Amino acid sequence: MTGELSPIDKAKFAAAKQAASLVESGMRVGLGTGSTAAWLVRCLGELVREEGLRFRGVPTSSRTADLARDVGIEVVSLDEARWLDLTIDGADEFDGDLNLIKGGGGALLQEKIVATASDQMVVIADAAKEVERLGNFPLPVEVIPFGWQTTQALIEETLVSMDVMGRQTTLRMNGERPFFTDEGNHILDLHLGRIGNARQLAMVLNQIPGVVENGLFIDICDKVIIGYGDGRVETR
Ligand code: ABF
Repeated sequence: MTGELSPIDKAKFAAAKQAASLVESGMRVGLGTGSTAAWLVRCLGELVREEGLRFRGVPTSSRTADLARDVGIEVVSLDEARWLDLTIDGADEFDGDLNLIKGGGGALLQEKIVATASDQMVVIADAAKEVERLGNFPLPVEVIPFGWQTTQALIEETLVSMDVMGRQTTLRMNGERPFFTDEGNHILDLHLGRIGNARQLAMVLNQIPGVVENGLFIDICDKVIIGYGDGRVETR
């Protein structure tokens, strides 16, 4: 499954493999999105095919759903599962309090719904994702397409009164066209540099009409499994 991996993929694989061992037969498990989560899904597929692991997976994107089915995982919707034992997902940044920026892969809405509906949320990440303060990675905010430029202006106005360094916002593109999420929304990326009060920013952004959800995951993650290029893992 792994062949010859680059150090970064080795790190992602190591974290994913460790996290896969948390899944037990009978569980309902949220399956994240992104390249690290894709390693997790492949590892779980191997356990299903070769070790007889039986669990139901709730994917957080159409991409993850396709991959999970391909590797032999039983896929169900969140409405079928209702509540999950565990969600395992990647992240773009995590800090010392295990608060996160997610959504670089464009799936933050389903990811947040699924993670919040779980007894436990575990993040898998390579060591480069650890930061002292969130905000260097552009913060994704999912907005409905109707009036998105007005929503963008309202967000920029709001940022002026917040403890952030940068205020530039950009519409995420897919080539020449705006990017669409699985829910048919757009993503605005907020180039903030440093977020002083992430909890407050997360709440304020969600008050703006047109904003569906933001990529700050505050008090949602229970554990981070960090993978290193030499194959070591560390848990926070
Ligand atoms: C998802 O994938 C996202 O929330 C996050 O944006 C991204 C991380 O991707 P990768 O694992 O490819 O770095 O978990």
